Amino acid sequence: MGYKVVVVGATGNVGREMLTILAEREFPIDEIAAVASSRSQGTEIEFGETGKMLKCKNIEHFDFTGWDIALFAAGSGPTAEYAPKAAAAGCIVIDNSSLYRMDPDVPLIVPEVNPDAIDGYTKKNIIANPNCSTAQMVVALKPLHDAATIKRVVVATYQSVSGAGKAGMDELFEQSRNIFVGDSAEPKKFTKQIAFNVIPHIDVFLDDGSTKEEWKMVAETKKILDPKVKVTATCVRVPVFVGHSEALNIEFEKEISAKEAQDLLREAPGIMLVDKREDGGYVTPVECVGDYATFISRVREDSTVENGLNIWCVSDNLRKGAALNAVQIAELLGRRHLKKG
Ligand code: 11C
Repeated sequence: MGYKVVVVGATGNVGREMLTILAEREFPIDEIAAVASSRSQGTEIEFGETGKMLKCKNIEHFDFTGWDIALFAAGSGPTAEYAPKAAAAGCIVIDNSSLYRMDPDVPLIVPEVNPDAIDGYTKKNIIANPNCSTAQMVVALKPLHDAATIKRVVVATYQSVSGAGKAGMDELFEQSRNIFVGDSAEPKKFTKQIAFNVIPHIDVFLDDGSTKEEWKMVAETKKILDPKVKVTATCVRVPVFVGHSEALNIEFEKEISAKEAQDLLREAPGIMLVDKREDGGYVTPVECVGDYATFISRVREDSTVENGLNIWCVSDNLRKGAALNAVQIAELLGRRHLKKG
């Protein structure tokens, strides 16, 4: 016997990926529903590569009663309206928006890092999925923190346009094409030209001069990994379609060599170490697309601080950064609490 699963926001980048990954990982499903805004009602979406076509239902009329799990990839506005309704109807919500992440009554889960925290879901019947740039970073940090206790992380991100949805991907494609044929490349979704450029700005600005994306990396890492870990971030949009990259500088309480770190990372769940210290012996975003792993390369000691390491971390932001992590949470929920399948 399997679960009755709803995907809300099924026509977006992350919603489609959720359907693909549920099918790919053979999540035990008795019934699946694709739900979206009224605009997408009736749109047909394939359930992974199963050949099964799902007709999108209108969220405004959808009754969550009797459904076990709802994976929400709908953005904060619709989530604020419909997630509490789903939760109140007894359907456990796994939400990819930022709405509930810092709510003390909602667990924020990366299964490789803080699986035990999921037990707190019963307070609201809601579990939050972290921001994509946080998810891959905490997967990389966890084994190193367990071994040598991280004091501080300085991270610079190189984030793909798919983090900004389909409109972001369309803008990169159109601007690149327009520039080649001598047309203008007016920004619409982004604040500056993204093709052949980089933009040091993701999400809104805060009073202290940082951006909300940078704040999320700080606050979410503390909630998921350890409130004592200090993080400072600079988040940058780059002209890459899928795959976020991060350059991490990490300071530890205890001594840890690059070799020890490589050995730990090689064995850690969710991580693929590719670190050959030669031309091409590292992973770039185009190579991580469609994969589940968080790839780590360029592990080296930083002799400018006591107990310092530098690493390079790359992952598919639509997968580990969003849809895969949500499906892994559903799997964890099944193993620990719902017990079907
Ligand atoms: C980006 N990280 O790359 C963002 C997208 O809080 O879930 C995900 C935003 C979030 O633009």
